[in-house]
Amino acid sequence: MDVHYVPYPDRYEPALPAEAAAAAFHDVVRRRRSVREFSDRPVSRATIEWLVRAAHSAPSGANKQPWRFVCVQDPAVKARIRAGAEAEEREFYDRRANAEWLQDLEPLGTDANKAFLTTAPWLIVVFQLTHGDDGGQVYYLKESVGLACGLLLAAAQFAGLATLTHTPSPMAFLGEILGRPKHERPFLLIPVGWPADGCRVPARALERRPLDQVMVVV
Ligand code: IYR
Repeated sequence: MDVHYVPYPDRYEPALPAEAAAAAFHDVVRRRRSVREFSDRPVSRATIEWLVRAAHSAPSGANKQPWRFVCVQDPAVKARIRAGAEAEEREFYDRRANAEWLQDLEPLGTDANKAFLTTAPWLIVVFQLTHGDDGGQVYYLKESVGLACGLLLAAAQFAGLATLTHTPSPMAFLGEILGRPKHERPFLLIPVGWPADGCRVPARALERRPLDQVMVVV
């Protein structure tokens, strides 16, 4: 064996057999919903750190870890982000989106008003690094950062917390407000918190296409 390899340390072994463990995980993640009505109930910084650790455990091209998670709790910064996002969203709903896109969004009832950006206790702004902090190359950037975000959402769900994957577009204003360097490009904005009392979610989003339409076994 190659000298760069070590015996697999600390491998996770579930108490349940694999099939039952996979079903139990599915039972957690299948109940995740994109939440747009957040409570202002606080979430501890330590909790957010665990979520970021989970995201940061993701695999990445050549283990370059090409991500930054900017976790915003400062109300003034959240307000600036909300103003920036709502400006882009007004442009989107009034001009940029075509008819099919607007029709697809109709069941979600979304509009340019993004109150959750100031209500949610945390906004995790995920940046993709187009180069390493040392200037070096990165690989499979979108795949890597996407995997990290998926783990972050799953970790929040596992903790009982609500998330939204918000993508105001274009997102350049996030780098400006947060004072990020040029090699960090905004990827996804994830509000994290507790659902508001009486929080509602889109009825349509509860539906999943049957497994045989999305899974092919050969
Ligand atoms: N970014 C806009 C529009 C939007 C687009 C898609 I695709 C969605 O799934 C939901 C919303 C907004 O956040 O309102």
